Amino acid sequence: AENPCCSMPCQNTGVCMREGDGYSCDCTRTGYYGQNCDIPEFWTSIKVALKPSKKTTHHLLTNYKWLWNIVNRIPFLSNFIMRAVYKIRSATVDSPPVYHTGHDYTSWDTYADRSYYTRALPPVPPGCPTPMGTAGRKELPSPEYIAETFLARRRFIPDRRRTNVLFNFMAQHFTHQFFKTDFKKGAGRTWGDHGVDLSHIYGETVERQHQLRAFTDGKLKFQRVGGEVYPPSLADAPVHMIYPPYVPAEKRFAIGHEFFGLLPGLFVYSTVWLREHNRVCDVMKELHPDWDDERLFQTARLILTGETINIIINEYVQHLSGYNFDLFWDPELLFKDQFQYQNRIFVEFNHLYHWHPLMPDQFHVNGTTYGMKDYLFNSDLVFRHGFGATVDAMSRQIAGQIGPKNIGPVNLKVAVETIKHERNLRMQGLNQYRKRFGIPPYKTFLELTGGDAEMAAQLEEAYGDVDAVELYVGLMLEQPAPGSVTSETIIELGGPFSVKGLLSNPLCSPQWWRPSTFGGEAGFRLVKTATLRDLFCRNMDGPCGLVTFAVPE
Ligand code: MNH
Repeated sequence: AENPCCSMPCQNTGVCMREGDGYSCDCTRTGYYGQNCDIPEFWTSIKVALKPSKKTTHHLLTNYKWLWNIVNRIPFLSNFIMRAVYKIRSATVDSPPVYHTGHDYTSWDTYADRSYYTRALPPVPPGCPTPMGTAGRKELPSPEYIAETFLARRRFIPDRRRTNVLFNFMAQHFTHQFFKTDFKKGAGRTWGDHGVDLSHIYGETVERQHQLRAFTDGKLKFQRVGGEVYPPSLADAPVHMIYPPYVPAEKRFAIGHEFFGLLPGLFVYSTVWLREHNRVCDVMKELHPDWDDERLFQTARLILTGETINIIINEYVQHLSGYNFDLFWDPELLFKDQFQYQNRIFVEFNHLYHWHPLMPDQFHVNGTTYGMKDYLFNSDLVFRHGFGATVDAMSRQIAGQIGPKNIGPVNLKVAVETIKHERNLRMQGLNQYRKRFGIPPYKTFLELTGGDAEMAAQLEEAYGDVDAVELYVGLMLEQPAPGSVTSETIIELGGPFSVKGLLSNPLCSPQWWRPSTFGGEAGFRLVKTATLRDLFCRNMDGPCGLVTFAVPE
C-alpha cells in the first residue's frame, strides 16, 4: 500500500509517521492539534489572528519612508524593531538541526555528522506515487527542458534596484565560505564548517592557512604588482587552486578558496581582504608590540570576521531587502534572551542562493568590454586597469535581475545540475517550503509567475499541479518582491537562515562580544564601524572612486 505520508498530511511542522495502513502526526509544541495538526490551540488562534502577514510586514518595511526616517532616529524604537527581526527570523530556523540528508528522520548523525548540510524539511518519502509525493505528474520534466524554457537568458534583464557587479561578487565571495558542497560525497554533503568563519580568506584547513601566512607580524603572504599588494603567486604559496591548464604559472594566485581564481571579481575581494588583514596586523602590532605572530594573526582574523558581519548586515542585507528601516548589528540586543550560539548550513539556503541571474554576460572596465570568455580566469585584467579603476567599474555596472529567463550561457549548466541535485535529495516542493516558512502556498501557476500567462501555461504543462513545482525552479520563476532584489520566497526563506547565521556567530555571544576579544577598544571600534567604502578606500593607492552596492541614479 501507498505510504500515507506521501500526501504530506501533517500541517504546521507536525511530523508524519506511518502506522500500519495509516499514519500519525506528531503535533507536539506546534501550537496545533487534531489528526493533521490543523486545529489551532486557543492561544495559537489569538496569535494567528493578531499576527500581520509576511506580505503586510514587507509592505510596511519597504514603504512609508517618512515614518522610517523618524523611527531610524529613535534608538528605543529602532532597537525594538531590530531585536524583533533578530528573534523572529532566528526562531524560524531549527537549532540544533532536526533533519539532514543521511536519514529521512531525526538521527544522532543529524547532530553529530557535520559533513552533512542540514535541511528545513525532511525528504519526500521513498516510493511515493509521484516524485513530489502525491502532487503532480509521475515524471518530472527534464532539467534541461526546464533550464532552456524557463531559466535561459534571451536578453539581459537588468536589476530594477540597480544592484551592481560589486554586489554580485560580494554575494558569491561571501557565501562561498559556507556553501561548499562536497559533490564527490553527494549533493547533501559539505566540506565547509557551517558559518561565517572567513575560511574563504584563510583556508578551510590549518595546513592551507599556514601556506598562506607569512609568519611575520601576523601577516598573510603577498606579492607586489605595479607597486600594489596582491595575493601571492601559487609558486610562493603552494596550495590547491583550480586553474585550467592554459593559465600560465605567473598568473596563478594562492587564495583561501580554491575556486577564487575563476573570476576577476572574486580576485578583487580576495585582494582587498588580504590588504585589510595585513593593515589590521600593523594596527595591532603598534598597540601590542609584545604580541607574537600567532596572536597578531588570530586577532586580525577575528577583527575581519566582525568587519564582515557588520558590512553584511548594514550594507549588503540592507540593499538586498530594500527596507526603509535601517538595519544594524548589535549582538547586545539578544543578551536578555535565551539564544543558541550555534549554526548549521541548510541545503535549502544553498539552493536559494544560486543567484546566477545576477551575472552579466559582459564586463565593462574603463572603456573596454570583456565577454565572459575573456573574463573567466583572467585576473590579469585587474592589473591592466589597476585595482581602483576595476572597483569603480564594478560599482558602475548593473547586474542581472534575479528572476526567470535571465541565466547566461556559462551558468545554465549549473542550473541543470542544481535541479538534478534537488531530485537526488528528494527535496519537497516550493509550496511545502512556503508553508514551512509562514507564507501561503500558491494556488495557481499564474500567481506563481506574477501574472505571466504564457509561462504559467508552460509550467502547468510541465508540472501538472502547482504543488509539484520544485523549490529551486519556483524560486527562480518568481518576480522580485516589490522594492526588493529577490522574490518573496527567497526573502522569507533566506532571511531566517541569514540572520541566524550572522547573529549566532561566536563573536556575538555575551562572552566574546567585548574589546579584549579584538585586541582592545581600537580593534572593537574597527569591527563596529566597518563599511564597504572604508574597506576599499583604506586599502587602495590613489584616489578612491565609487564603492557601492547599487549604481547611482
Ligand atoms: Mn555559482 C555553484 C559556476 C556565479 C552562487 N557555481 C556553482 C557551481 C558552478 C558554478 C560550476 C557548481 C555547480 C554544481 O555542480 O552544482 N557560478 C559559476 C560561474 C559563475 C558563478 C561560472 C560566474 C560566471 N554563483 C555565481 C554567483 C553566485 C553563485 C554570482 C551568487 C551568490 N554557485 C553559487 C552557489 C553555488 C554555486 C551558492 C553552490 C556552491 C556549493 O554548494 O558548493
